[in-house]
Amino acid sequence: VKRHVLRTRQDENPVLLYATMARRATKRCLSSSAHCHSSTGPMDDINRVKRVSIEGNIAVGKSTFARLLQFAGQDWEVVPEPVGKWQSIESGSSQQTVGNLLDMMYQDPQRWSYTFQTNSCMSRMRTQLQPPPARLLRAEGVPVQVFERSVYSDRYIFALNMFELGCINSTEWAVYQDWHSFLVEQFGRQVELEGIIYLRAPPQKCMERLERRGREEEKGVQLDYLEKLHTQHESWLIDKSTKLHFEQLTQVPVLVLDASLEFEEDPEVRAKLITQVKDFFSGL
Ligand code: UDP
Ligand code: D5M
Ligand code: MG
Repeated sequence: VKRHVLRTRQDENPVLLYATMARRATKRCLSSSAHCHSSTGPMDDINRVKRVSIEGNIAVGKSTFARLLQFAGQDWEVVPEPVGKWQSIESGSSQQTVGNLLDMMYQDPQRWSYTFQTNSCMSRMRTQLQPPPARLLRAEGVPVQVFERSVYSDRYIFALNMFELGCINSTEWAVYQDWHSFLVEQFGRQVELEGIIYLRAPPQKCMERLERRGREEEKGVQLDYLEKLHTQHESWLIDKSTKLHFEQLTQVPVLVLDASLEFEEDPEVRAKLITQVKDFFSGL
């Protein structure tokens, strides 16, 4: 089945980081009361920041859209997917590149999918635990951290898909789900999302964009793999038929955007999509 589908530092403790964040915010409030007029304390500043992920199929245009969002809103911070890190895994001690895990996963999914999931999920955890930058804490409007994908798409799109394709076996899937649930529950509110933007397009459109982008590791990706991933997105975000394990996630509002439109080049399309995002953010 798998061959048919796929041919082929932030080292600090994030909990402490949060505490540091709160201390810094306190200092700022003490030294500049002007920035704190609308809240009663530093944790209120942090809690005002909304967290939203951009979800969607491979090459649907998430990174492109994220860049456009960054230009469109001063009060938004966009955090791209760390794909570069997966392409060059560094040795812990020498920091030399020891392997391209993205390539290894596509070349031999049965051998490397589980390893890939551990790495991608850890990097997404780190990303989602990043404290918002100071300028967002001072924002007058609705400050938003926007992540390209999330620990939730890691599990409910990719890991689940790999399990269904037989690239992750039942033991690996059980182990994955155990530590994923444990981590998400332990970090609690810190990794919760307030909203999801789903960039939706037919798999054929994603295939065209994937080919246009020409990422070396993805040369063997077939249309039926994108179709399978599309179905996973639809089950999770549209049909709501994916079994989720976190109560809060079932309540998160989803903005569905038609990404089959050429938003990269067409300013009118772009403006329409950005307006939809602005309205969505104001309602969070
Ligand atoms: N792209 C496009 N038209 C669009 C949006 C994106 O041609 O309206 C192209 C983009 O230039 C890139 C490819 O689609 O070559 C994939 O986009 P991106 O890397 O943003 O996709 P992601 O994998 O992050 O979803
Ligand atoms: O996603 C970047 C690339 O990484 C793309 O080839 C899909 C792959 N990817 C991302 N997350 C995962 C997980 N969790 N498992 C397997 N493959 C993954 P792009 O959509 O191009 O931004
Ligand atoms: Mg991307």
